[in-house]
Amino acid sequence: MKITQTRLQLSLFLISFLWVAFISTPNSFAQNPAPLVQGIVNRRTISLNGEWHYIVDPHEEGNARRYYLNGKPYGSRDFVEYGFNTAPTLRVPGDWNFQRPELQLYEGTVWYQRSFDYHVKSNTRTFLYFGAANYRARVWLNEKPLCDHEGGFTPFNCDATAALQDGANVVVVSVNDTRRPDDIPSVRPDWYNYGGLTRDVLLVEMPHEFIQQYSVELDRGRLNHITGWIKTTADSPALQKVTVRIPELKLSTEAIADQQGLLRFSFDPPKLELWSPERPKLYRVEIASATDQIAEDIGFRTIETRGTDIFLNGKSIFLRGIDMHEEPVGRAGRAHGEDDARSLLSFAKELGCNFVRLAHYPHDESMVRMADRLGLMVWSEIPVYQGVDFKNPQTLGKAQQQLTEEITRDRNRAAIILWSVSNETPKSPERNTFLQQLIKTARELDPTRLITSATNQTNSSVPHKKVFDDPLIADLDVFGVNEYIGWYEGVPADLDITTWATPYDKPMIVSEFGGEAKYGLHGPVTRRWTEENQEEIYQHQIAALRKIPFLRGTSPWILKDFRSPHRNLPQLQDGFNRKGLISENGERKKAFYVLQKFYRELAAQASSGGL
Ligand code: GCB
Repeated sequence: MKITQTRLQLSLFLISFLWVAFISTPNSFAQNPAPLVQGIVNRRTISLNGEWHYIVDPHEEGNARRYYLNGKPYGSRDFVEYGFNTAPTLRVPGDWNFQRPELQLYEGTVWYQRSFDYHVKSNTRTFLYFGAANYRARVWLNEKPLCDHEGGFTPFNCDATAALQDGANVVVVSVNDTRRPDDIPSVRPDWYNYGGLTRDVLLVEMPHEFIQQYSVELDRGRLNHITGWIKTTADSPALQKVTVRIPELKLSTEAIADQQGLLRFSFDPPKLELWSPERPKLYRVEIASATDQIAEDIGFRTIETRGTDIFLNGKSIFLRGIDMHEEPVGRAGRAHGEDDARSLLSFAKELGCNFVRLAHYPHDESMVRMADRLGLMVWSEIPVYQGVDFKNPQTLGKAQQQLTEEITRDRNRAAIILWSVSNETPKSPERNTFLQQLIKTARELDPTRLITSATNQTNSSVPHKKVFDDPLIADLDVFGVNEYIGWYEGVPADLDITTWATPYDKPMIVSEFGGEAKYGLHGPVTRRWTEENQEEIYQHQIAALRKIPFLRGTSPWILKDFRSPHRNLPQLQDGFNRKGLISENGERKKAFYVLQKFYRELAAQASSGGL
């Protein structure tokens, strides 16, 4: 017994010794990213976008050779066999794949480095912010490890205050986009794995005690009761005094701390113009504490379901949508920034949409902010996409983290009405438990928006009868259904005789349908890959959709042809999934006009009091 105890003590000592040794090496990461600062676009920031030096590291040498020390090969220091300062550069934000031909198909680690001058300010906390780094990132500032992050489509910020120097500074980031089966997404997404620092990199200057997160919205189901909460970094009650103002409504109030340390407030505006696709009204909301202030443009709307109906601001709506990936028109690579957002969403407007499904991961923040301004309702999704390791608790942790970062970033965007927790996941008890946990997290973080998922699990035991009975639907507010009758399944005419049923009394969105066509390729309607064949699929789909009583929205797959390593038919696909209604260069295919006609008709009915 005594011996066992001594052994135990010895092992504990060893473990602590090894742990201390581990965390005190320069490459160890004691910190995860700091809690996310909200409303970055309205903060004082210094852009670190631009040219960054890079080193490609296919053999993962960089850690052992300590690239993060930014060594000088010709200096007096240790012998080094790398050098950033004479290395070529990549533009940030941007994926590496389409900036250098030799990196087009590269998946692995790339090290980024840039230097910048900074003037250290008193009473300021400075964060290094990354809009997204796909997929794993490790950040060093002036040779000190700052933080690491996993997940390719959500932002993170590291507290850089202690590591920043007055004058010259050097930041080194290693980004790795190797696909792994226990990641989110898993290994076979039907989209291009763009690696790198794909969104903005900024320094964000905050006062020492600051307003970290806030939520301002209409209470569920009430059209004139604004409620909200604020979280500050301050502990003392004096610093926690926060006022909230909406000048245009002549409203001002003080937020009061509750037991969880959240500052809560509410308003009953006498006359509030609600946000809607027809009039996407945004109000300037100002939040101020003794040390910090932030102003945001926020829209107010409610979103609810009853039976098979969806209600926006208490009125029944039909979602006229389109799916989109985050790829720009007329340029290779990942989309980012306002111009790309405006260009993509303008096509949705031209189609007559009031809704977009941003597939299959959170898009750049500028996209949802643009949707707020243009009046497009949004389905926002995390990449829990086919092939996920549902039995793995760590994989669940990754999905939870991405969901939390997505909701934290976007919770004040009126445009977002739906959080989607997954796309096309096969039925199993483990899948159900996994997704139920995500749904629970989403509801806890955001009790007002609707929860959805795109399912493709049907009971099709009777020919031409689709029964949507996936047990997951029980936990959702709205269910999405992906179906490809006329493309992967049967012929377009099958749609004319297909019937649709569900045991659930919930609204359904057909969240994907379509078929591929190469822009400019014409021929008989029966010939695959022609514009006429895609047009035919859309015509039969639309006729079929009109007959589904519990259908409350459609978002076909997809706005634009997009790159996918799965699509290797020469001369037709050439590496692109061709289900777009427009080509990668923005040329409209025939089916574009079929959908446009349908949506114009629905819009006219809606404005005359129908749908
Ligand atoms: C789907 C997926 C989507 C694919 C699409 C297709 O069901 O959700 O990511 O790209 O089908 O084209 O096969």
